[in-house]
Amino acid sequence: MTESLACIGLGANLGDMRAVLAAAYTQLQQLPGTRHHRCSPWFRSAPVDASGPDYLNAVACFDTTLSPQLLLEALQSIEHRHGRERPYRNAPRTLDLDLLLYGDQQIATPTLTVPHPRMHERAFVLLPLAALLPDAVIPGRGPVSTLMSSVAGQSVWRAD
Ligand code: A4P
Ligand code: MG
Repeated sequence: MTESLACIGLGANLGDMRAVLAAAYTQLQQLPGTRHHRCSPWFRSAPVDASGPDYLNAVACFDTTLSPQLLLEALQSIEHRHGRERPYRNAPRTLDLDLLLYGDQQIATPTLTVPHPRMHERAFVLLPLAALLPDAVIPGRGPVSTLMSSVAGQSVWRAD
């Protein structure tokens, strides 16, 4: 079966964010059909297009034989286990897991857009992604190293 490199954005700005992100990463490592997991350092960031407390964000990558749609469903199941509620758009959340990249694929279905449509303009995604995969390229957008210069004004700092 073909394996693809998947990158997941992890975010939280409610509750015990460190504990939840650590537990979510453990659960990603336990997903069937996934291996070679690694996780970026954790970053704190001011909310973007949202209100509420500062976020804790990270990016995790792994090789997987899961299809993009099955992976999305697995991510939503992990979010649900951590009490994720959706009262309104961009509401504060106990856990957000976004499928950022799936190999070099570009996907547009009613339930899934890959690359994640806003990742290229967000320092809280690009900084952890660059820490993990400095040579990453966002299909249709360009190298992460180039995109980083356009988000230099956003407040993101290492949380360790
Ligand atoms: N969906 C489509 N494509 C994807 C994808 N690549 N990954 C659909 C995940 N989901 C995808 O998502 C809504 C629907 O998007 C899903 O049903 C799925 O079918 P959601 O998780 O219910 O809602 P959301 O997280 O509010 O939406 P989204 O689009 O992920 O929000 P954003 O744009 O990612 O914004 N500021 C800081 N500092 N840090 C953050 O982490 N996060 C957001 C969320 C806003 N501001 C932030 C942060
Ligand atoms: Mg989301």
